[in-house]
Amino acid sequence: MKEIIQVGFGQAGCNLTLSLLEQLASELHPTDTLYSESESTGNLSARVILADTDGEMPMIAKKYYPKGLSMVNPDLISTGRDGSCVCQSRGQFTTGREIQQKTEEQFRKMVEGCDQLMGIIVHSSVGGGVGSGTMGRFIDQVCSNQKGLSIVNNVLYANGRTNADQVVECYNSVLSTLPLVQSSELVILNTNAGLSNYNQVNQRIERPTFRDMNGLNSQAMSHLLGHFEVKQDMSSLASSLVPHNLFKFLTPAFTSNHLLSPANLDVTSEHALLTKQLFNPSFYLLHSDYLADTTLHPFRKHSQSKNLYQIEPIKHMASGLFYRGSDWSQENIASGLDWGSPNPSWAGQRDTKHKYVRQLGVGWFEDYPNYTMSIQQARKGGMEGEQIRPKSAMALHQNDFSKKVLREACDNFDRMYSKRAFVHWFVGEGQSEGEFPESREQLEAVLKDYESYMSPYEEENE
Ligand SMILES: Nc1nc2c(ncn2[C@@H]2O[C@H](COP(=O)(O)OP(=O)(O)OP(=O)(O)O)[C@@H](O)[C@H]2O)c(=O)[nH]1
Ligand SMILES: [Mg+2]
Repeated sequence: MKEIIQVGFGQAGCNLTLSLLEQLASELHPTDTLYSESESTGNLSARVILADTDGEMPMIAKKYYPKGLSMVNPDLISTGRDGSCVCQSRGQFTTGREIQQKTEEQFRKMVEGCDQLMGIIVHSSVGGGVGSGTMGRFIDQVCSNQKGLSIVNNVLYANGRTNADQVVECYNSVLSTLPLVQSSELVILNTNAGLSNYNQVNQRIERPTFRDMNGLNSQAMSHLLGHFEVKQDMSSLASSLVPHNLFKFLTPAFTSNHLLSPANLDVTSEHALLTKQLFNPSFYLLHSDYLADTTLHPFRKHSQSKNLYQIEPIKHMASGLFYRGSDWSQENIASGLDWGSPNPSWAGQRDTKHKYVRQLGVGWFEDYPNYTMSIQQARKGGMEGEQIRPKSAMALHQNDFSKKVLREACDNFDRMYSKRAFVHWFVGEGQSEGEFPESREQLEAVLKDYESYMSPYEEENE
Protein backbone atom coordinates (compact mmCIF):
# COMPACT_ATOMS: atom_id res chain seq x y z
CA MET A 1 0.00 0.00 0.00
CA LYS A 2 1.25 3.45 -0.89
CA GLU A 3 1.43 6.24 1.66
CA ILE A 4 0.13 9.79 1.86
CA ILE A 5 1.74 12.35 4.17
CA GLN A 6 -0.22 15.38 5.35
CA VAL A 7 1.36 18.61 6.50
CA GLY A 8 -0.44 21.51 8.21
CA PHE A 9 1.06 25.01 8.28
CA GLY A 10 -0.10 27.84 10.52
CA GLN A 11 -3.15 28.02 12.69
CA ALA A 12 -5.72 27.34 9.99
CA GLY A 13 -3.56 24.63 8.37
CA CYS A 14 -3.04 22.75 11.64
CA ASN A 15 -6.72 23.03 12.52
CA LEU A 16 -7.81 21.81 9.08
CA THR A 17 -5.45 18.84 9.36
CA LEU A 18 -6.66 17.91 12.84
CA SER A 19 -10.28 18.34 11.87
CA LEU A 20 -9.72 15.98 8.94
CA LEU A 21 -8.05 13.43 11.23
CA GLU A 22 -11.12 13.49 13.50
CA GLN A 23 -13.39 13.15 10.49
CA LEU A 24 -11.44 10.15 9.19
CA ALA A 25 -11.35 8.54 12.60
CA SER A 26 -15.13 8.79 12.81
CA GLU A 27 -15.47 7.03 9.47
CA LEU A 28 -13.12 4.14 9.05
CA HIS A 29 -10.39 1.98 10.41
CA PRO A 30 -6.90 3.40 10.08
CA THR A 31 -5.07 2.24 6.99
CA ASP A 32 -1.37 2.12 6.19
CA THR A 33 -1.91 4.86 3.64
CA LEU A 34 -2.58 7.46 6.29
CA TYR A 35 -1.23 5.94 9.53
CA SER A 36 1.97 4.34 10.68
CA GLU A 37 2.83 2.13 13.64
CA SER A 38 5.53 3.25 16.03
CA GLU A 39 8.31 0.65 16.12
CA SER A 40 9.01 1.14 19.83
CA THR A 41 5.48 1.41 21.29
CA GLY A 42 3.36 -0.19 18.60
CA ASN A 43 0.98 2.80 18.78
CA LEU A 44 -0.65 4.02 15.61
CA SER A 45 -0.09 7.61 14.62
CA ALA A 46 -1.20 9.61 11.63
CA ARG A 47 1.34 10.40 8.90
CA VAL A 48 0.99 14.05 9.79
CA ILE A 49 3.41 16.91 10.47
CA LEU A 50 2.21 20.17 12.01
CA ALA A 51 4.14 23.43 11.91
CA ASP A 52 3.40 26.90 13.24
CA THR A 53 5.55 29.73 14.53
CA ASP A 54 2.96 30.33 17.20
CA GLY A 55 3.93 28.46 20.39
CA GLU A 56 0.31 28.35 21.50
CA MET A 57 -0.77 26.22 18.57
CA PRO A 58 -0.72 22.89 20.50
CA MET A 59 -2.80 24.45 23.29
CA ILE A 60 -5.40 25.72 20.84
CA ALA A 61 -5.38 22.38 19.04
CA LYS A 62 -5.86 20.53 22.30
CA LYS A 63 -8.85 22.68 23.13
CA TYR A 64 -10.63 22.24 19.81
CA TYR A 65 -9.28 18.97 18.42
CA PRO A 66 -8.14 16.81 21.36
CA LYS A 67 -8.90 13.59 19.52
CA GLY A 68 -7.14 14.70 16.34
CA LEU A 69 -4.12 15.89 18.30
CA SER A 70 -3.85 12.55 20.12
CA MET A 71 -3.30 10.90 16.72
CA VAL A 72 -0.26 13.04 15.91
CA ASN A 73 3.21 12.11 17.14
CA PRO A 74 4.20 15.04 19.45
CA ASP A 75 7.73 14.94 17.98
CA LEU A 76 6.23 15.96 14.66
CA ILE A 77 4.66 19.15 15.94
CA SER A 78 6.97 22.15 15.52
CA THR A 79 6.27 25.50 17.04
CA GLY A 80 8.31 28.68 17.33
CA ARG A 81 8.83 31.31 19.98
CA ASP A 82 8.11 34.40 17.95
CA GLY A 83 4.36 34.02 17.72
CA SER A 84 2.42 35.05 14.71
CA CYS A 85 4.17 35.91 11.45
CA VAL A 86 1.28 37.71 9.78
CA CYS A 87 3.40 38.54 6.75
CA GLN A 88 4.44 36.13 4.03
CA SER A 89 8.09 37.28 4.09
CA ARG A 90 8.38 36.61 7.81
CA GLY A 91 7.06 33.13 7.18
CA GLN A 92 9.44 32.60 4.28
CA PHE A 93 12.66 34.29 5.35
CA THR A 94 12.80 35.09 9.07
CA THR A 95 10.36 33.94 11.74
CA GLY A 96 9.25 30.84 9.87
CA ARG A 97 12.65 29.79 8.54
CA GLU A 98 13.65 27.54 11.43
CA ILE A 99 10.25 25.86 11.51
CA GLN A 100 10.37 25.27 7.77
CA GLN A 101 13.81 23.63 7.97
CA LYS A 102 12.68 21.47 10.89
CA THR A 103 9.56 20.43 9.00
CA GLU A 104 11.64 19.54 5.97
CA GLU A 105 13.88 17.35 8.10
CA GLN A 106 10.88 15.63 9.71
CA PHE A 107 9.38 15.14 6.29
CA ARG A 108 12.60 13.63 4.95
CA LYS A 109 12.67 11.13 7.83
CA MET A 110 9.01 10.30 7.38
CA VAL A 111 9.57 9.65 3.68
CA GLU A 112 12.39 7.23 4.59
CA GLY A 113 9.87 5.26 6.68
CA CYS A 114 7.48 4.93 3.73
CA ASP A 115 7.50 2.01 1.30
CA GLN A 116 6.27 4.02 -1.64
CA LEU A 117 5.07 7.55 -1.08
CA MET A 118 1.99 8.38 -3.14
CA GLY A 119 2.10 12.11 -2.48
CA ILE A 120 1.52 14.80 0.09
CA ILE A 121 -1.45 16.94 1.04
CA VAL A 122 -0.62 20.35 2.46
CA HIS A 123 -3.22 22.31 4.41
CA SER A 124 -2.92 26.04 5.08
CA SER A 125 -4.49 29.44 4.85
CA VAL A 126 -2.48 31.39 2.30
CA GLY A 127 -3.75 34.56 3.96
CA GLY A 128 -1.53 33.86 6.97
CA GLY A 129 2.22 34.44 7.20
CA VAL A 130 3.07 30.82 7.98
CA GLY A 131 0.37 29.39 5.74
CA SER A 132 1.78 31.32 2.76
CA GLY A 133 5.49 31.99 3.31
CA THR A 134 6.61 28.93 5.27
CA MET A 135 4.32 26.64 3.32
CA GLY A 136 5.46 28.06 -0.05
CA ARG A 137 9.11 27.52 0.70
CA PHE A 138 8.40 24.02 1.99
CA ILE A 139 6.58 22.88 -1.14
CA ASP A 140 9.25 24.45 -3.36
CA GLN A 141 11.93 22.47 -1.50
CA VAL A 142 9.95 19.23 -1.57
CA CYS A 143 9.26 19.68 -5.25
CA SER A 144 12.92 20.16 -6.11
CA ASN A 145 14.15 17.36 -3.79
CA GLN A 146 11.51 14.78 -4.72
CA LYS A 147 10.97 15.17 -8.43
CA GLY A 148 7.62 13.96 -9.63
CA LEU A 149 6.02 13.71 -6.18
CA SER A 150 2.34 14.71 -6.17
CA ILE A 151 1.65 17.75 -4.02
CA VAL A 152 -1.97 18.70 -3.40
CA ASN A 153 -2.67 21.97 -1.56
CA ASN A 154 -5.87 22.39 0.39
CA VAL A 155 -5.89 26.15 0.85
CA LEU A 156 -8.04 28.82 2.41
CA TYR A 157 -7.71 31.79 0.11
CA ALA A 158 -8.00 35.39 1.28
CA ASN A 159 -11.38 36.88 0.56
CA GLY A 160 -12.69 40.41 0.71
CA ARG A 161 -13.84 40.44 4.28
CA THR A 162 -10.77 41.88 5.87
CA ASN A 163 -10.30 43.51 9.21
CA ALA A 164 -7.27 45.41 10.46
CA ASP A 165 -5.35 42.23 11.35
CA GLN A 166 -5.98 40.72 7.95
CA VAL A 167 -5.14 43.69 5.77
CA VAL A 168 -2.04 42.04 4.27
CA GLU A 169 -3.83 38.75 3.56
CA CYS A 170 -4.20 39.73 -0.10
CA TYR A 171 -0.41 40.25 -0.32
CA ASN A 172 0.21 36.91 1.36
CA SER A 173 -2.18 35.11 -0.96
CA VAL A 174 -0.85 36.67 -4.15
CA LEU A 175 2.76 36.10 -3.08
CA SER A 176 2.03 32.39 -2.72
CA THR A 177 1.05 32.16 -6.39
CA LEU A 178 4.54 31.26 -7.60
CA PRO A 179 5.09 28.25 -5.33
CA LEU A 180 1.52 27.06 -5.86
CA VAL A 181 1.74 27.26 -9.63
CA GLN A 182 5.28 25.90 -9.85
CA SER A 183 5.32 23.19 -7.19
CA SER A 184 1.78 22.08 -6.51
CA GLU A 185 -0.12 19.67 -8.69
CA LEU A 186 -3.60 20.69 -7.58
CA VAL A 187 -4.73 23.65 -5.48
CA ILE A 188 -8.11 23.21 -3.82
CA LEU A 189 -9.48 26.70 -3.26
CA ASN A 190 -11.70 27.25 -0.24
CA THR A 191 -12.67 30.57 1.27
CA ASN A 192 -14.01 31.20 4.73
CA ALA A 193 -16.90 33.08 3.11
CA GLY A 194 -17.70 29.95 1.09
CA LEU A 195 -17.46 27.59 4.04
CA SER A 196 -19.51 29.78 6.37
CA ASN A 197 -22.18 30.47 3.72
CA TYR A 198 -22.48 26.74 3.19
CA ASN A 199 -22.72 26.13 6.95
CA GLN A 200 -25.48 28.71 7.18
CA VAL A 201 -27.51 27.91 4.09
CA ASN A 202 -27.15 24.16 3.71
CA GLN A 203 -26.41 23.03 7.24
CA ARG A 204 -28.50 25.67 8.99
CA ILE A 205 -25.80 26.68 11.44
CA GLU A 206 -26.66 30.22 12.43
CA ARG A 207 -23.21 31.43 13.44
CA PRO A 208 -20.60 29.09 12.06
CA THR A 209 -17.38 28.78 14.01
CA PHE A 210 -13.98 27.80 12.64
CA ARG A 211 -14.77 24.31 13.91
CA ASP A 212 -17.91 24.17 11.74
CA MET A 213 -16.07 25.50 8.70
CA ASN A 214 -13.14 23.15 9.18
CA GLY A 215 -15.58 20.27 9.72
CA LEU A 216 -17.20 20.97 6.36
CA ASN A 217 -13.86 21.10 4.59
CA SER A 218 -12.96 17.79 6.27
CA GLN A 219 -16.15 16.07 5.19
CA ALA A 220 -15.36 17.01 1.61
CA MET A 221 -11.64 16.23 1.83
CA SER A 222 -12.32 12.81 3.29
CA HIS A 223 -13.93 11.89 -0.07
CA LEU A 224 -10.80 12.94 -1.91
CA LEU A 225 -8.59 10.92 0.43
CA GLY A 226 -10.95 7.98 -0.04
CA HIS A 227 -10.51 8.34 -3.78
CA PHE A 228 -6.71 8.36 -3.48
CA GLU A 229 -6.83 5.34 -1.19
CA VAL A 230 -8.99 3.37 -3.61
CA LYS A 231 -6.92 4.34 -6.65
CA GLN A 232 -3.57 4.16 -4.87
CA ASP A 233 -2.55 7.04 -7.06
CA MET A 234 -2.63 10.81 -6.75
CA SER A 235 -1.10 12.00 -10.00
CA SER A 236 -3.72 10.68 -12.43
CA LEU A 237 -6.27 13.09 -11.00
CA ALA A 238 -4.12 16.07 -11.91
CA SER A 239 -3.68 14.76 -15.41
CA SER A 240 -7.44 14.69 -15.93
CA LEU A 241 -8.25 17.94 -14.12
CA VAL A 242 -5.40 20.20 -15.21
CA PRO A 243 -5.63 20.67 -18.98
CA HIS A 244 -3.14 23.48 -18.82
CA ASN A 245 -0.10 24.10 -16.67
CA LEU A 246 -1.52 27.19 -14.97
CA PHE A 247 -5.01 25.83 -14.30
CA LYS A 248 -4.32 24.35 -10.93
CA PHE A 249 -6.94 26.21 -8.92
CA LEU A 250 -9.94 23.98 -8.40
CA THR A 251 -13.37 24.70 -6.94
CA PRO A 252 -14.50 22.16 -4.32
CA ALA A 253 -18.15 21.24 -3.82
CA PHE A 254 -19.81 18.87 -1.39
CA THR A 255 -23.26 17.41 -0.91
CA SER A 256 -24.98 14.65 0.98
CA ASN A 257 -28.52 13.34 1.12
CA HIS A 258 -28.85 14.98 4.55
CA LEU A 259 -29.04 18.29 2.75
CA LEU A 260 -31.89 17.47 0.39
CA SER A 261 -34.79 19.82 0.86
CA PRO A 262 -38.39 19.38 -0.32
CA ALA A 263 -38.07 22.56 -2.42
CA ASN A 264 -35.97 20.60 -4.85
CA LEU A 265 -38.50 17.84 -5.45
CA ASP A 266 -38.96 18.53 -9.15
CA VAL A 267 -35.85 16.50 -9.85
CA THR A 268 -36.99 12.95 -9.47
CA SER A 269 -33.94 10.93 -8.72
CA GLU A 270 -32.06 11.55 -5.53
CA HIS A 271 -28.87 10.47 -7.20
CA ALA A 272 -29.36 12.82 -10.10
CA LEU A 273 -30.21 15.66 -7.75
CA LEU A 274 -27.11 15.12 -5.64
CA THR A 275 -25.01 15.15 -8.79
CA LYS A 276 -26.67 18.35 -9.96
CA GLN A 277 -26.02 19.93 -6.58
CA LEU A 278 -22.32 19.35 -7.04
CA PHE A 279 -22.52 21.80 -9.94
CA ASN A 280 -24.66 24.33 -8.10
CA PRO A 281 -22.65 27.26 -6.64
CA SER A 282 -24.65 27.05 -3.39
CA PHE A 283 -22.81 23.81 -2.74
CA TYR A 284 -19.33 25.15 -3.49
CA LEU A 285 -16.92 25.70 -0.64
CA LEU A 286 -15.69 28.79 -2.40
CA HIS A 287 -17.32 32.14 -2.40
CA SER A 288 -16.38 35.76 -2.57
CA ASP A 289 -18.27 39.00 -2.76
CA TYR A 290 -17.37 39.16 -6.45
CA LEU A 291 -19.24 35.95 -7.10
CA ALA A 292 -22.43 37.37 -5.67
CA ASP A 293 -22.72 39.56 -8.76
CA THR A 294 -23.01 36.63 -11.07
CA THR A 295 -24.60 33.95 -8.97
CA LEU A 296 -27.28 35.90 -7.18
CA HIS A 297 -28.31 38.58 -9.61
CA PRO A 298 -29.48 38.02 -13.14
CA PHE A 299 -27.08 39.77 -15.44
CA ARG A 300 -28.65 39.40 -18.80
CA LYS A 301 -32.29 39.27 -19.83
CA HIS A 302 -33.32 36.17 -21.65
CA SER A 303 -34.35 37.03 -25.17
CA GLN A 304 -37.67 35.15 -25.16
CA SER A 305 -39.30 36.26 -21.94
CA LYS A 306 -38.95 39.31 -19.86
CA ASN A 307 -39.50 37.30 -16.69
CA LEU A 308 -36.80 34.86 -17.47
CA TYR A 309 -33.27 35.74 -16.64
CA GLN A 310 -30.14 33.95 -17.45
CA ILE A 311 -27.29 33.89 -15.04
CA GLU A 312 -23.77 33.84 -16.33
CA PRO A 313 -23.02 30.18 -16.89
CA ILE A 314 -20.21 28.57 -15.05
CA LYS A 315 -18.01 26.98 -17.61
CA HIS A 316 -16.61 23.60 -16.71
CA MET A 317 -13.57 22.19 -18.40
CA ALA A 318 -13.28 19.13 -16.22
CA SER A 319 -14.59 17.78 -12.94
CA GLY A 320 -13.51 15.10 -10.52
CA LEU A 321 -16.56 13.52 -8.86
CA PHE A 322 -16.06 11.39 -5.77
CA TYR A 323 -19.15 9.52 -4.68
CA ARG A 324 -19.61 7.61 -1.49
CA GLY A 325 -22.37 5.35 -0.30
CA SER A 326 -25.00 2.96 -1.50
CA ASP A 327 -26.63 2.59 -4.90
CA TRP A 328 -24.47 4.91 -6.92
CA SER A 329 -24.10 3.69 -10.45
CA GLN A 330 -22.72 5.00 -13.71
CA GLU A 331 -26.31 5.35 -14.97
CA ASN A 332 -27.82 7.43 -12.17
CA ILE A 333 -24.71 9.61 -12.09
CA ALA A 334 -24.89 10.08 -15.85
CA SER A 335 -28.54 11.16 -15.57
CA GLY A 336 -27.46 13.81 -13.07
CA LEU A 337 -24.84 15.01 -15.49
CA ASP A 338 -27.30 15.30 -18.33
CA TRP A 339 -28.57 18.87 -18.59
CA GLY A 340 -30.05 18.28 -21.98
CA SER A 341 -28.67 19.78 -25.10
CA PRO A 342 -27.50 21.94 -26.69
CA ASN A 343 -24.60 23.02 -24.59
CA PRO A 344 -24.74 24.98 -22.35
CA SER A 345 -27.61 23.36 -20.56
CA TRP A 346 -29.24 24.47 -17.40
CA ALA A 347 -30.13 23.21 -13.99
CA GLY A 348 -33.19 25.34 -13.34
CA GLN A 349 -34.41 26.44 -9.94
CA ARG A 350 -37.79 28.03 -9.33
CA ASP A 351 -37.47 31.19 -7.32
CA THR A 352 -41.01 31.78 -6.09
CA LYS A 353 -40.12 34.95 -4.25
CA HIS A 354 -38.94 36.76 -7.33
CA LYS A 355 -41.47 35.15 -9.68
CA TYR A 356 -38.97 34.26 -12.29
CA VAL A 357 -37.14 31.12 -13.01
CA ARG A 358 -33.61 31.47 -11.90
CA GLN A 359 -31.39 29.54 -14.14
CA LEU A 360 -28.23 28.20 -12.71
CA GLY A 361 -25.98 27.93 -15.65
CA VAL A 362 -23.91 24.85 -16.01
CA GLY A 363 -22.13 24.15 -19.22
CA TRP A 364 -19.31 21.93 -20.27
CA PHE A 365 -16.73 23.87 -22.12
CA GLU A 366 -16.98 22.16 -25.46
CA ASP A 367 -13.36 21.41 -26.08
CA TYR A 368 -12.96 19.83 -22.67
CA PRO A 369 -16.16 18.04 -21.67
CA ASN A 370 -14.41 15.77 -19.33
CA TYR A 371 -15.16 14.24 -16.01
CA THR A 372 -13.53 11.59 -13.95
CA MET A 373 -15.37 9.82 -11.18
CA SER A 374 -15.07 7.16 -8.53
CA ILE A 375 -17.46 5.46 -6.17
CA GLN A 376 -16.41 4.56 -2.65
CA GLN A 377 -17.94 2.27 -0.06
CA ALA A 378 -20.36 3.78 2.46
CA ARG A 379 -18.73 4.75 5.72
CA LYS A 380 -20.06 5.59 9.13
CA GLY A 381 -19.70 9.25 8.24
CA GLY A 382 -20.43 12.62 9.69
CA MET A 383 -18.92 14.53 12.52
CA GLU A 384 -19.30 13.17 16.01
CA GLY A 385 -22.89 12.67 16.96
CA GLU A 386 -24.24 12.77 13.41
CA GLN A 387 -26.22 9.92 11.98
CA ILE A 388 -25.12 7.53 9.33
CA ARG A 389 -24.77 9.28 5.99
CA PRO A 390 -25.53 6.77 3.26
CA LYS A 391 -24.97 9.00 0.24
CA SER A 392 -22.59 11.87 -0.19
CA ALA A 393 -20.28 13.26 -2.82
CA MET A 394 -17.50 15.73 -3.37
CA ALA A 395 -16.48 17.42 -6.57
CA LEU A 396 -13.38 19.24 -7.68
CA HIS A 397 -14.23 21.48 -10.60
CA GLN A 398 -11.90 22.92 -13.17
CA ASN A 399 -14.14 25.86 -14.01
CA ASP A 400 -14.01 29.61 -14.27
CA PHE A 401 -15.58 30.14 -10.84
CA SER A 402 -12.22 30.30 -9.08
CA LYS A 403 -11.24 33.11 -11.42
CA LYS A 404 -13.44 35.54 -9.52
CA VAL A 405 -11.87 34.74 -6.18
CA LEU A 406 -8.40 35.17 -7.64
CA ARG A 407 -9.49 38.42 -9.31
CA GLU A 408 -10.77 39.77 -6.03
CA ALA A 409 -7.44 39.06 -4.34
CA CYS A 410 -5.69 40.80 -7.25
CA ASP A 411 -7.85 43.91 -6.92
CA ASN A 412 -7.26 44.08 -3.18
CA PHE A 413 -3.57 43.59 -3.85
CA ASP A 414 -3.54 46.40 -6.44
CA ARG A 415 -5.31 48.83 -4.14
CA MET A 416 -2.66 48.28 -1.46
CA TYR A 417 0.31 48.03 -3.77
CA SER A 418 -0.54 51.22 -5.65
CA LYS A 419 0.23 53.04 -2.39
CA ARG A 420 3.05 50.64 -1.58
CA ALA A 421 1.23 50.02 1.71
CA PHE A 422 3.25 47.75 4.04
CA VAL A 423 5.69 46.87 1.27
CA HIS A 424 8.62 48.16 3.35
CA TRP A 425 7.69 45.63 6.03
CA PHE A 426 7.89 42.70 3.61
CA VAL A 427 11.12 44.04 2.11
CA GLY A 428 12.59 44.53 5.60
CA GLU A 429 11.97 40.82 6.23
CA GLY A 430 13.97 39.79 3.18
CA GLN A 431 11.51 39.93 0.29
CA SER A 432 12.82 41.47 -2.90
CA GLU A 433 10.57 44.24 -4.11
CA GLY A 434 10.48 42.64 -7.54
CA GLU A 435 8.63 39.66 -6.07
CA PHE A 436 5.47 41.75 -5.70
CA PRO A 437 4.99 42.61 -9.40
CA GLU A 438 6.32 39.18 -10.41
CA SER A 439 3.75 37.29 -8.33
CA ARG A 440 1.02 39.65 -9.42
CA GLU A 441 1.95 39.12 -13.08
CA GLN A 442 1.99 35.38 -12.60
CA LEU A 443 -1.50 35.47 -11.17
CA GLU A 444 -2.61 37.78 -13.99
CA ALA A 445 -1.21 35.21 -16.43
CA VAL A 446 -3.36 32.55 -14.78
CA LEU A 447 -6.43 34.77 -15.07
CA LYS A 448 -5.69 35.76 -18.66
CA ASP A 449 -5.29 32.11 -19.57
CA TYR A 450 -8.67 31.30 -18.10
CA GLU A 451 -10.14 34.13 -20.13
CA SER A 452 -8.48 33.18 -23.39
CA TYR A 453 -9.34 29.48 -23.03
CA MET A 454 -12.95 30.34 -22.29
CA SER A 455 -13.43 33.02 -24.94
CA PRO A 456 -14.46 30.81 -27.90
CA TYR A 457 -17.34 29.63 -25.76
CA GLU A 458 -18.44 33.20 -25.03
CA GLU A 459 -18.39 34.22 -28.67
CA GLU A 460 -20.41 31.19 -29.58
CA ASN A 461 -23.14 32.09 -27.15
CA GLU A 462 -23.44 35.80 -27.88
N1 LIG B 1 -11.58 28.17 8.48
C1 LIG B 1 -10.63 28.53 9.32
N2 LIG B 1 -9.99 29.69 9.17
C2 LIG B 1 -9.01 30.01 10.04
C3 LIG B 1 -8.67 29.16 11.11
N3 LIG B 1 -7.67 29.75 11.81
C4 LIG B 1 -7.41 30.91 11.19
N4 LIG B 1 -8.21 31.08 10.12
C5 LIG B 1 -8.21 32.18 9.16
O1 LIG B 1 -7.00 32.09 8.41
C6 LIG B 1 -6.49 33.38 8.13
C7 LIG B 1 -5.08 33.55 8.70
O2 LIG B 1 -4.42 32.38 8.64
P1 LIG B 1 -3.69 31.71 9.93
O3 LIG B 1 -3.69 30.25 9.66
O4 LIG B 1 -4.32 32.18 11.19
O5 LIG B 1 -2.28 32.33 9.80
P2 LIG B 1 -0.91 31.56 10.01
O6 LIG B 1 -0.60 30.73 8.83
O7 LIG B 1 -0.92 30.93 11.36
O8 LIG B 1 0.12 32.75 9.97
P3 LIG B 1 0.27 33.91 11.01
O9 LIG B 1 -0.78 33.80 12.07
O10 LIG B 1 0.15 35.08 10.16
O11 LIG B 1 1.58 33.71 11.58
C8 LIG B 1 -7.44 34.35 8.77
O12 LIG B 1 -8.31 34.81 7.75
C9 LIG B 1 -8.20 33.54 9.78
O13 LIG B 1 -9.50 34.05 9.95
C10 LIG B 1 -9.37 27.92 11.24
O14 LIG B 1 -9.13 27.10 12.12
N5 LIG B 1 -10.32 27.67 10.31
MG1 LIG C 1 -0.76 32.00 13.23
